[in-house]
Amino acid sequence: MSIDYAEKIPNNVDLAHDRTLQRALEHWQPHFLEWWHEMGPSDFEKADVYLRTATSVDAKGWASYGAVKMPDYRWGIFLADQQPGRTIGFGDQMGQAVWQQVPGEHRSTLRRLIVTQGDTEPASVEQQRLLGHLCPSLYDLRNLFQINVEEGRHLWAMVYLLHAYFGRDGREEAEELLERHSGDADKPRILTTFNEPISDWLSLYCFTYFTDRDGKYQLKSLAESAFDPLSRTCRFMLTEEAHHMFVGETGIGRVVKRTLEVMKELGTDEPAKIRARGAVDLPLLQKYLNFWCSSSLDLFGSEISSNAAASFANGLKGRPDEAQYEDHVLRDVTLKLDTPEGEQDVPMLNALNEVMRESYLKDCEIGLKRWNRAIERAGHDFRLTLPSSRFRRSIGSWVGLPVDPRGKLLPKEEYLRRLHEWVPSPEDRTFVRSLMQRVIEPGKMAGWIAPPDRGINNLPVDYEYVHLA
Ligand code: BYC
Repeated sequence: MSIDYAEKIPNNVDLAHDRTLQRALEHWQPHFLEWWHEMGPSDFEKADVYLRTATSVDAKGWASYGAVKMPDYRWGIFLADQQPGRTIGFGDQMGQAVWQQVPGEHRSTLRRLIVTQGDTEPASVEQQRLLGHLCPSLYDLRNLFQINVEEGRHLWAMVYLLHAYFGRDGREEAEELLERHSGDADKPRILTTFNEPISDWLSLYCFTYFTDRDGKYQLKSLAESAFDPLSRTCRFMLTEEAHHMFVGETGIGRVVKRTLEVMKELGTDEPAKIRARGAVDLPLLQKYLNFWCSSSLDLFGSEISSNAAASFANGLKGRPDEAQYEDHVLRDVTLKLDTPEGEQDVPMLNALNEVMRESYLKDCEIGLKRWNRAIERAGHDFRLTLPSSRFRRSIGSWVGLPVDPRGKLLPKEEYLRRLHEWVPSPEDRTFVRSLMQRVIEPGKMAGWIAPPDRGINNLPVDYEYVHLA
């Protein structure tokens, strides 16, 4: 079904034929806009931003580009097309028809999964609210706003499911998604990473590299769900998500490139001299990678999880790209897990969070290989690495243990004394903050980051991607 833009809420779910649902969502819409006004990008409501807007759910040519004021962005409800005859691809009901409605016995678990997913979307917009003031270029500013409006749309995606399939509880949850706020002492966002401040662009690139990649993995596993409307929603969200990770990967790549240029100019790799020249030394970048990677690793939940086992067995949440596996039931398999108490044989169903975390870490390596190649080509020995999945954990069996980024257990005092060798110290953050001087002349870049290889949608890098009012 094509997207109907004549409607107050653009959609491809034939909203006009369900008056009750349409009214309920039209009632929620002004609350969303109020939230955007108060918690979305501050002070840029009048700017014209070169944004893409979804025009169909086809993977090819699905968006059109043009100058839009963000509050006028057409947030809507877009589900990937239904696959006729789709059956459940994993768990104890494997092979049965997928569900078009929520089975009563899975209602609260599905609602929890959808609310948790939905909560991250506005949370990220809140975290990034002030970044526009410190942008390194108009190109980057536009990318930030593109991500922000799409995270807003992902909130719509989850709110649609809550309204359409969960009755009054769903409507209440949809309201609460606008009432919790990132970092709020009384009503924080649900998952830890989404309460961390993002007050500089280095953090933004790390967040979009690591945390949006968790989004990719979680959305892929929900796209396998037996609850078909959830699967279809997540499939289209993944199309939008790719750009967010692109911003992270190229953003960090451009920081590395610029640092290497400065190292060459100065003929040194001494951090103090690189900093004095206004660039990010590689050990400092490593600390930011350690911080955001370890925080994002928590987003997979505990290594041993009865929630994960039940969600899989019941067909609610699969593994990313479930079809690549041979065994889709996993009743007779175990996995050896390293725990602080030693190696343990755990039923595979209970270890699925860890399985997903491991494949996520492999995916995270791809960018590192690329950045390290650039460092190697420039003739330096330094290599960026990912921290061990035991480092700085707030969830699961390694929670709170004094483990270094290589995974080695240390005496507590040594760990505390050395922590800022591995994650940014207050001084590191102050320095990075000092680099964040806003650059808004078309084509110009801040001194700590190289220009991108190309612009957006075949436009030149010096195109005026944001016209500030
Ligand atoms: N922080 O058995 P456990 C994205 C809770 S990112 C706080 O260990 P489970 C995006 C857990 O809720 C993707 N609490 O784990 C990216 C549970 O609480 P209850 C977001 C946590 O349930 C960038 C308890 O601990 N999507 O889209 O197997 C920008 C025990 O749970 C955390 C999803 O997460 C944590 N880190 O798995 C914008 C998908 N971890 O229920 C967007 C939906 C666990 O006992 N969510 N807990 O009170 C899920 O699939 C699961 O809820 C989780 C946790 C994977 C998060």
